[in-house]
Amino acid sequence: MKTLYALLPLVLVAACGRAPEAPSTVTVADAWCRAAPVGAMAGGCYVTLTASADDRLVAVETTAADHAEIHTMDVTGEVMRMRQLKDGLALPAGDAVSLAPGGEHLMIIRPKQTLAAGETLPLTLRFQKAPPRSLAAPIRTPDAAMAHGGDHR
Ligand SMILES: [Cu+2]
Repeated sequence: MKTLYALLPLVLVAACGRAPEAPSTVTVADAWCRAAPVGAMAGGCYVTLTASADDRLVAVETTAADHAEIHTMDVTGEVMRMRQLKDGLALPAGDAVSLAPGGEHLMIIRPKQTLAAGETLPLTLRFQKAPPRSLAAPIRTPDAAMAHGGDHR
């Protein structure tokens, strides 16, 4: 009898594991948000995303701000401007897509919390195919080497 009970969980796992198709997933790595002074109207968060199948980052949500957007940087002459990616960001299968200072980023609009180094900011990333991913991104002051990448003012 003991043996039967011990085997039961294994049988259930085997049965549930036979899904018709493996859903696509997105691996989320190196998430962080840039520390900002008290009263800052916006902040930037960065992350590296790797999709198992062609996918798209379509939205970002946070309970810690009025809302959040997916942005990119355009350089016009010597002026760097931010632009919202209304259709989101393509995630080709197997490619590590890095959102980093100076390029694509997640824009946190009107934060409700101070973006203080050492704290975390909750983010939910929504994809076209893969299930949404929620994470707590650590807030930190960028390294000197990354500091000239782009400011959010
Ligand atoms: Cu931005």
